[in-house]
Amino acid sequence: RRLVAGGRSTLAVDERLRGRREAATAATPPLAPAGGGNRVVYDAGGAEDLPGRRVRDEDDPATGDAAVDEAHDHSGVAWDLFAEVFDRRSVDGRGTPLTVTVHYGQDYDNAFWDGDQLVFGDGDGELFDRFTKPLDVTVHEFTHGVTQFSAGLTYQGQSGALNESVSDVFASMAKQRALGQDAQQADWLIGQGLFLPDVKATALRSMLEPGTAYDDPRLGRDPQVGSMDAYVDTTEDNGGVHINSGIPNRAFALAARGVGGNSWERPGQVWYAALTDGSVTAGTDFAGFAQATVDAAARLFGDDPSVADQVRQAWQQVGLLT
Ligand code: ASN
Ligand code: ZN
Repeated sequence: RRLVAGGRSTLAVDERLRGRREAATAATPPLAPAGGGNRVVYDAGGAEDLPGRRVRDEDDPATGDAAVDEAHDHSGVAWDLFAEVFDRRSVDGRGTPLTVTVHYGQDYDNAFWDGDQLVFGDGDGELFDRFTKPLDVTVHEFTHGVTQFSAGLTYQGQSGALNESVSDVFASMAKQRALGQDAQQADWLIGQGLFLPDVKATALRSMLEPGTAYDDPRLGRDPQVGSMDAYVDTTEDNGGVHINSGIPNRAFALAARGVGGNSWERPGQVWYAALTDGSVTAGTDFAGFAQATVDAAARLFGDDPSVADQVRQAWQQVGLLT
């Protein structure tokens, strides 16, 4: 029930299905154009059988079911971010159709990528609203697909926290791009609007100020950390992947603010390159990822050393790359 940091039931599902992760796939020529996508939304009708009943194809009009239509719209935002900004079609870069299931389970307080598709619960209606509601939650889950088909970061320990962070990084970029906000204007919150109004929570996570997103007697306090000296060693949640992801999350927010401009431009290109160019692999740890982003920044923006410099300084502020 307390699924904000990765819940028990979902983690069980997750671990079973994430075992089916495929090896990292090299970039191949696109099969589908940008700006369109190939989304297919299914309705699980409150059951937990996937994918459920097919209810909305890419070119179909809105259905009137909020979860179906939000899932369609927000997965389109994810599709377009990767296609238009990073020249990547769908999760695999080859335009593979995207399967999205809504109305999964009863009072289900989570959303996830199961290794093959996106899945969204309706929330319990007391603490959590629909998981389709915030666009960044959908982009977060979509990005788990992208990571699976690129770096393949193992969902355990530091590589798992990086997998989580990468999902937040691209989710935040998508939100900022949709709102037309640069790195300074952005609130850096993930999952704003997911909690119902009387919950003492602004969001699921804060990338800029990890640990400050919520504090409610029913939820507890946001457990995220934002620096290596607070790194949490635990066996829960695959080694604290949703807690320690605050460290690389904050590094990205600081890097983007240091570089300036839009997060999805230069900082986004740096993180995307590191994720997809082979320099980050399944077992990469925080230090390895940090170095990969500094190297990518130097390579991509050789004419402006301040980019790599800001990226390095951001990692130093969270206690990496001494
Ligand atoms: N919503 C969670 C996530 O994508 C699902 C999980 O892993 N427990 O990280
Ligand atoms: Zn995640």
